[in-house]
Amino acid sequence: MSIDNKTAMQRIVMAVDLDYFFAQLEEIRRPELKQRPVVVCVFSGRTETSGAVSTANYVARRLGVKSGIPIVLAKKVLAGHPESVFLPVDHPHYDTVSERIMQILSSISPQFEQVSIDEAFLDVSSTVRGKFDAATEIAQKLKAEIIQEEKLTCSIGIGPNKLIAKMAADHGKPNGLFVVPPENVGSFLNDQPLSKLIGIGTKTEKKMEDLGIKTIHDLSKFDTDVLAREFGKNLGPHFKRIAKGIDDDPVITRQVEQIGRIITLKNDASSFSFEDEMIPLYLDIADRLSAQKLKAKVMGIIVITSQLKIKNRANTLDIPTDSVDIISKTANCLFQQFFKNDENLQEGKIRRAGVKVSGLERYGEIDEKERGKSEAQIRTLTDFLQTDGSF
Ligand code: DCP
Ligand code: CA
Ligand code: CA
Repeated sequence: MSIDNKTAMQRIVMAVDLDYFFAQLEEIRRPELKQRPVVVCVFSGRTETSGAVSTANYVARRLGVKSGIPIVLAKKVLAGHPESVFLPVDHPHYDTVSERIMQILSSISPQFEQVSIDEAFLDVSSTVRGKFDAATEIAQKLKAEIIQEEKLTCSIGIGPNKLIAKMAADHGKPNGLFVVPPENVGSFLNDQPLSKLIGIGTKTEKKMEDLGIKTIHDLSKFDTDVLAREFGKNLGPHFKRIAKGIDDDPVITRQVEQIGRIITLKNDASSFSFEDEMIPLYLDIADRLSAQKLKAKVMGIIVITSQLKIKNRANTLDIPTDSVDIISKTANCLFQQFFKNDENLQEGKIRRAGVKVSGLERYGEIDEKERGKSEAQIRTLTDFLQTDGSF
């Protein structure tokens, strides 16, 4: 396949959004909550009920509870439902699960952009060679994997760009998988109200209504000059473009800076008695490196004492690696050195231990840089290698 053919390949973007995220995590911790209205709250602390609703499960939503409303109002709405539960947000827990899920998602495609705690875009165009059927299969597997690993449901939308993918994910909620190939973009958009168009807020919607624009279809046909006059010379035409489903915004890949995992030890330790417990972590880190085609130059360990003090130790290697052997040898050595130094144990025994690697480099990066090739060309070369096994 020539580079020209590659460039012309159909773009396929996947949007993944976790369903009623914070509330679903609370249900997973306490499955007996599943049938009851669950409201996750940001208590401001001024009075017992001051603050706002962060999110709610679908049982509570059906009764009228929404993100952002005052807790007092949610209590009123659910007054006839004494089985309702109001829980405080537990950000450390949500962050940990989010991070694990983002690791799964980022292993699907190197073109991965996390946009919030529970949401990411993946550009899978080259992975599936422009085929929507293959992208749909990947999405099904991804949903199954997230359920298996975390018991969580998510909604996935697939489309020719980020805008359509995100709208497709919203459309399929909850636990959805909705695919909009390019030929269906027009009908997909035209069937939805203006309020569903990403990027149109309530104020804009109201102003558009006053201009006689009631649907996405109306907007796509509206006079560009009038839109520019009413909403500004950039924003006006932009609204018209998105109403036609046009969006060239790329999936921006931010280089991951470090990969790490930490566990709570079976027993608090005052010597390196937990070598066996670290093996699954070493294997996982090596897997994640190779899944993302990365090698690491800096090997580090983290220990957290029973007094919750965090200590880090690291070693820099001569050559970057993704080898589980080298990762485990280096980390084990760091742990042994750590316990040799009595000062390190003055703040109590070790409760949690982990490993993290940084100084990450993508395979072949140095070679390609030297040859001055663009990122797109590097991918073409990598793809070529994968299919043919050699240059
Ligand atoms: N969130 C918040 N306050 C808001 C909106 C959201 O604290 N006003 C938090 C709680 C959500 C999480 O962010 O669980 C993700 O936001 P989403 O907008 O994706 O909403 P949910 O995941 O809760 O629901 P949905 O299933 O509709 O995606
Ligand atoms: Ca969500
Ligand atoms: Ca979200």
